[in-house]
Amino acid sequence: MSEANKPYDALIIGSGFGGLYALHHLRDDLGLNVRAFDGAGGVGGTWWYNRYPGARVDAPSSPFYAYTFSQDLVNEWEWTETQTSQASVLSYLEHVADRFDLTKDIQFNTWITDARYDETRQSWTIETHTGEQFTAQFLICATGALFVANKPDYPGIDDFAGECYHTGRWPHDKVSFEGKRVAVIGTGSSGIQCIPEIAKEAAHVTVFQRTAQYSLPARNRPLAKEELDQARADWEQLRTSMRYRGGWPFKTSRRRASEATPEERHALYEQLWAQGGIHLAINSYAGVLSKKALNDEVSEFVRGKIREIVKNPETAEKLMPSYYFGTKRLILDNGYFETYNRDNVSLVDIRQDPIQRFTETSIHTSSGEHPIDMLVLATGFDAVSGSMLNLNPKGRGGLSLKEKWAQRFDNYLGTTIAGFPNLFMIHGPGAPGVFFTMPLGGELTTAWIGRCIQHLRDRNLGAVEATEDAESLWDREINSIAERTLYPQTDSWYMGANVPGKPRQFLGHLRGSQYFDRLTEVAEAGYEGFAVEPGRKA
Ligand code: NA7
Repeated sequence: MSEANKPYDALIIGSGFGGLYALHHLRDDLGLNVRAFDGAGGVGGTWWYNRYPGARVDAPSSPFYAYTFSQDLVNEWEWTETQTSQASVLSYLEHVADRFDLTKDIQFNTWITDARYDETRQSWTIETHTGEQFTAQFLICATGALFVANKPDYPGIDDFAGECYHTGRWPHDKVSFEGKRVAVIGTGSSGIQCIPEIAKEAAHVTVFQRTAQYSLPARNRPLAKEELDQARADWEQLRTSMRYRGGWPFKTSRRRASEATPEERHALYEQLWAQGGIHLAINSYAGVLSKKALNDEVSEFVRGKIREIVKNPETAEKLMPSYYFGTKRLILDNGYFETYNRDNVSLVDIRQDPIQRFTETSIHTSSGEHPIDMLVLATGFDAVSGSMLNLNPKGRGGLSLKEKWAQRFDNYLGTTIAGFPNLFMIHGPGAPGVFFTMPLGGELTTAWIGRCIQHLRDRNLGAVEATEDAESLWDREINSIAERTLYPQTDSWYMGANVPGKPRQFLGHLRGSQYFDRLTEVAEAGYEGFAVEPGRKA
């Protein structure tokens, strides 16, 4: 029997952290017949694509940005730095794929061009770019929160004749910057991570900045053997802590800002900055991301740090962020602001001096021409919803996801969509996704999906589908959490505001621990908010 004609229980799209674990859990723990697909030539998902120089996890990560389900895996993998590099995460995922014998069930270099639900057979059929078809009762979309590249459409950009790379689609062969004049557009995590690295080699780097950012020192350092051993010894407890502490392994602060004097608060900010900037957000005072006055104080502290680091006052002023601290993705850097003290780096604030057009050899802004040899687009992604829309599954009655999500990314629990029975998303809009440690979040979500599948199979049920009422209530539930914070007040990719024309909507669940409790409650209430159908074959 060809692979395409085999009867599958579940098909998985994607082999990043989410897809790999889904394959392992559904196949090895639940005994399902599963096949996975990936357009890339190997496992890794976002870590397969984002190979730009300086790429690292944007959180203090090792050994926590990793799977938690296997103590043996934890014991055998040697993390070496506190802020894990892309190469290290990718090697780890390759190791996981080998160790759990996952690769044999993944079809690489395979793009899924169509996915359709058949109401009569209660199953999904997907088609690949080579025309092969596969059918299964369940479709698991582990398509990635940061997959579809966001590319600017400046006049003439396609006329640029030099090398051009998007950070999210970085070539596998080494890119040489030597002797080149490089333009970098974008100062999110990717831009801020790669600019210092490119500047070490290039003749000149010109950064085109649309929004100045609060970037914090990562303080990356080698991970001591004792730290890793301790984490291994305490792993079960750490895993539980992460589950109940919003994905973090350490306790976050409940300190009250009102109980400290401004001088005491400033002293604490200094201490946390020295420790690693991320602690300013999670370990300073409760409410940094919800109380304006406190947020203003932390914002001003970071602006002060930028003024201290950047020697040229004019450049420093251009680098002053003005949105609420932490309401865009927090960035951890390794010498970003220091890079502007180099002679070969210059900054263009494109709000003051807009890009007008490209030529074969240059970028024209209002103030003049910038001749360049290479263009690096660090312009981010159509985040969270983009990869699902790219897949554009067709649900009940042939309704496409593009039609369903034209105005709003309606979903239930961030994993299911009314009108799309038996389809599950890992890290979809409405899930904690990027607001939680993603590998663990994926494991917990997959465990819930597996439990739901088992529930159906034990009862000979053919289909499960979120109701529209449940979607509306869910929308209100997650937005009421977001509205208690400052996040919705900033134009960010969390709000869909980075992609022209994208509906404005908060794209996540901010309380990961509460979210996973909700998943359990829903399951224990007999899959509240879902309609089920008896299996037609039963
Ligand atoms: P981000 O965080 O979306 O950053 C993209 C950057 O590109 C950001 O500075 C954007 O400015 C800028 N941008 C986007 N479109 C344009 C155009 N048209 N012109 C000029 N500048 C533009 O993506 P990253 O890849 O850095 O990071 C994504 C996540 O990956 C990150 O949060 C980590 O979780 C890992 P803006 O701020 O929108 O004004």
